[in-house]
Amino acid sequence: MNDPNGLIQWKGQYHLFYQYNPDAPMHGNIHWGHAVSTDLVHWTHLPIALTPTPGRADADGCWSGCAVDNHGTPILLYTGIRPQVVCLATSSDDLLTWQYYSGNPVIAGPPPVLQEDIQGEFRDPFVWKEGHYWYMLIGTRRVGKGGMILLYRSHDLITWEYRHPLLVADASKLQPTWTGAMWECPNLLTFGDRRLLFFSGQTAEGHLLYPIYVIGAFQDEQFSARTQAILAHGGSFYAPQAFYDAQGRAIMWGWLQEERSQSLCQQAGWAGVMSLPIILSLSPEDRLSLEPASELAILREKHWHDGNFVLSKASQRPYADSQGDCLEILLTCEPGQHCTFGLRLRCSPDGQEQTRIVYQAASQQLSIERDQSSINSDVDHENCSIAVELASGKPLTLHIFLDRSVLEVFVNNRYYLATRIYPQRPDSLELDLFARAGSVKINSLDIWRLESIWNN
Ligand code: DQQ
Repeated sequence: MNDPNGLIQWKGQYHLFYQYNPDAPMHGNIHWGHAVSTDLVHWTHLPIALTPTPGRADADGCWSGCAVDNHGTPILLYTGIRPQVVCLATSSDDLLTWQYYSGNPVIAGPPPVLQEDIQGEFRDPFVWKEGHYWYMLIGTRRVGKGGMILLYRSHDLITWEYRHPLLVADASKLQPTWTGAMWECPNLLTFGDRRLLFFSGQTAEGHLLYPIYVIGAFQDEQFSARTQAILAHGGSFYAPQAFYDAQGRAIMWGWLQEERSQSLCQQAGWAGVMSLPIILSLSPEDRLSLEPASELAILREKHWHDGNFVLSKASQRPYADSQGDCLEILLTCEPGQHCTFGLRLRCSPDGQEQTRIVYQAASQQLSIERDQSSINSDVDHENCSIAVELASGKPLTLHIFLDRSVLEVFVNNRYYLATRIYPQRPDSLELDLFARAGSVKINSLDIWRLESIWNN
C-alpha cells in the first residue's frame, strides 16, 4: 500500500481508501483498497473500491484522489494514468461499490497553455466546496523550474474550468527548504481565515522527498503564502491527506514507506503502512500543531509511571518491566543547558541492537539514531535530526508510539517524525533513559503497553 486516499466520514464511519497493489509488495497495478472504522483505531477491511479496467481512462492504474459528499451522493475524484487525467466515480451503497462515470475523464489532461511546462505530470485531485463552487487542486510541475499546484472550479463536479496556478515553486519566495521538481497530493484546509496548503515534493528523477506545508490566505481564488516548512520529518512519511470529521477535526494520515530492501519486502509479503491519525491545527502565531488522535488512548494496556528525578551524565535508568515492541511513551522533561540525553528502545540485552531518540540541548537537535537499529544490513541505518525550537525554560515533551517497525514521535505537538526500524533479534525489546552529558530533569515518564488493534 501507499498513499491514503478518499478520506471521509460517512454515516458515522471513517472511510480510509489507499493506493493498493493486490499483486505484490511493491508499487504497481494500482487499485484503491478500502477500510472502515468507527473509532479511528480498529479497522475492518472492505472489498477493493477501484480497479483499473481495460477500455477506461483508468486502465493502467487508479492513482490518488479524494472523496466528497455531493448532497448525499458519495463521489470519488481520482487519477487515471497514461495519460494522467481526472476520473469520477459514484456510489449508491454507502461507499461499498463504485460506478465509473461514463463521461470520464472529467479533466482530460493539463490546460493546453501549460502543456509544454507540465509534460504529462498532472495528478491527485483534491476537491472542496466553497461559496458557489467546487474547487479542485491538481499537483504538477514546470519542467526545470519546480512544482506547481493548479486550481480548477466547477458547479457540478463534472465540468471543470481551469482557473490558474495557485502556487508555483519559486526558490526566492518560499524559504528555506528545497521543494523538489514536482508536487504531488495537494491538500487545502481552512482554519478560520487562514489556510493550510500541503503537498509532497518529488525530484526530477521521481525520488520522493517529503511533505511540505504552507500557511497563508485564500481570497478571490488566489493563495498568498506566509510561511513554509516541512510537514513531517524522518524520511518515511509521504503523500499525506487530510479531511474534516463530524467534530470538525482536521485528521491527517500519511503513508509510511518501507526503509528495507525490496527483497525483504518480498520475504515479508507486504510493504507500506498508514501512519497514526494525526490532528492538525494552527496556533495563533501561525504555527502548525500536530497531535495524535485522542482515541488512540483506548489501546493503552499496562501502565508504568516514573518522574520527578534528575538524570545526569553517564547514567542510565532501565525500565525492565515495561519492555516491548508496541508501546506508547510520554516523556516531559527540562533539559539542562549542556545536556545530551535520550531514550533507547528496541534494545537487545547486550546492546547489539538499539534505536536511540536523542536530544542535544546545545544545538537544540532531536535525532533518531538508527546506526544500530538492526543487525540486518539490508535496511536503512541513517540517523535523522531536526532542529527543535524550545522557548527558554519550556519543557520538552516527547510523545512516542512504537509499533514494531514503526516509530512515530511527536515533539511538543509541534514537530512530527516517523521512521522505520527493523530489529532482527527477538529479545530487542528493552527500554531505558540515558544521559550522555549534563543533566536533565525528568518531570514525568509514562509508558503504556499497547493492545493490538486486531480483535482476534
Ligand atoms: N502515488 C500515487 C500518485 C501520487 C503518488 C500513485 C504519491 O497518484 O502522486 O500510487 O506517492
